[in-house]
Amino acid sequence: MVYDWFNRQSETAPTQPPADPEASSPESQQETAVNADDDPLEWARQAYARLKAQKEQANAIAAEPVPESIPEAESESQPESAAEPEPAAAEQAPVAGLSLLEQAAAQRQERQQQLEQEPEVADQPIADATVEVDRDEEPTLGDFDDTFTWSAEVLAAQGRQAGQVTLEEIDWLSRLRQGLEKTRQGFVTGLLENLGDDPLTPEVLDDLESLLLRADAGVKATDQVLDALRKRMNEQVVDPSEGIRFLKEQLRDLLEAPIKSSGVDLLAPQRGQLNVWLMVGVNGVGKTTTLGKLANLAVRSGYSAMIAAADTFRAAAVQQVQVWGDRSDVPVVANPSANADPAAVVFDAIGAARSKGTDLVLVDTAGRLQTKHNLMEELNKIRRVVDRLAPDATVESLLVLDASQGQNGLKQAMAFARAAGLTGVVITKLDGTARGGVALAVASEAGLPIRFIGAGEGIRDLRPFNSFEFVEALLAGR
Ligand SMILES: Nc1nc2c(ncn2[C@@H]2O[C@H](COP(=O)(O)OP(=O)(O)O)[C@@H](O)[C@H]2O)c(=O)[nH]1
Ligand SMILES: [Mg+2]
Repeated sequence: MVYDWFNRQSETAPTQPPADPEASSPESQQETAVNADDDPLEWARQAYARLKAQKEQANAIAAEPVPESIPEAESESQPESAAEPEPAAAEQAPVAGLSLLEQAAAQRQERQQQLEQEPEVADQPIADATVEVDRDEEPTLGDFDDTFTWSAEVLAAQGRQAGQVTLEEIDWLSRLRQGLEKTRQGFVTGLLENLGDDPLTPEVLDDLESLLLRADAGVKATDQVLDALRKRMNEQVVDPSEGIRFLKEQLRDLLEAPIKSSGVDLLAPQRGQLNVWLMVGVNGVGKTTTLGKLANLAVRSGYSAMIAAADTFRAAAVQQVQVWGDRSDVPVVANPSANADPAAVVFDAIGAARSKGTDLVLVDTAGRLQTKHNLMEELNKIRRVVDRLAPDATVESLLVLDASQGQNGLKQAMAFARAAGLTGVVITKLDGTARGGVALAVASEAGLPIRFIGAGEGIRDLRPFNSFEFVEALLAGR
């Protein structure tokens, strides 16, 4: 089944026996389509049953999709999930790059253990055990648990029918929610402590202000949200649930503003023409990883892709990119000689892409900070090559930002990247940081649309940005 992430639609779902909106299914499957507003749990249950049936159909023999359900205790969610290879192993042969995956899994587990040792506020049960640790490149269906129902609700709220819910989306939403865990802990717990059953008070708003600032949302975004809330509060009494609804709306509007003004809601490679996407940003923020994930996303979504290894500065960069290319069967164009000219690599890649009719060329660039000036020259040169060789191509210049560096990273990157003709931002490493609010700072301070977000080191831990889903994940539990 192909799920086109760039257009958020499934290519095969409609051809499957649909969960008939007219509810004309035979008695064996009492699929009376339920309205998600009336009965969200039943809606989620139907979506789950359907996914399960699809899965069983797909692997008629092997699929025992769900291990017995796991007790809800939050401390168990992570280690459990790390040791949960069964459904994965049953479905998919091991892939190249497994050792990288294992490393990533180990690192993640280690980090998780560190997190668990920190004093934590037990604000809600964390039922994210369904998110397996990227052993597998195919999503698997976990338990029918809190994470599933939350994900289903988020999809329902966007107008999806129970029969249209895909495993791809459920899988990503669980990852996103889990990735935002740390940011959410401070945020939601803080909010819960301050919000009783009483209407909003100025004190609650003051606390919200510090919560936003602590999550690294930046002064501008924080002021904007607070001003809107204060104004609203002066007009009428705002009870807590209305306060939350209004807050979510404000956060969404803020994130959406640059997306709206770009005129492109969802960045996708244009079919039938060459698309060139450059990854730019300082060292270590996750450019290469992002590019590897994007190559996979493109292929999964039905595009042909190619990688240009134009980080010719770091010795191991080409091998790193090659591993990512192999994982998705995406060709990598590189120049093996030391310190090759990055622009020449891009030149070769565009030539190859043209002759093969490739949809998307992903360009990895070097990001060393010390040689800012040279780097700018280098980027400009790459850009000139692209413009000259492929004047008809759609070019995106994506600034990659590490969320764990918060606003510092943003300022640094903006200074460095001003001349790079940026068209959008990718935020990486949302997992394991409490600074997820930096997305708000990106939108308000850089005025750039966020195009993708990364919440883990695995190949499926990066997806197109969706402000609704982001805000819901940020405030899940409220
Ligand atoms: N936890 C986490 N790590 C990430 C993410 N994206 C990248 N990384 C890690 O960040 C490190 C640097 O990534 P790399 O792609 O080499 O950065 P580059 O120097 O900008 O190309 C690697 O260890 C990646 O695995 C993410 O979304 N979450
Ligand atoms: Mg790199």
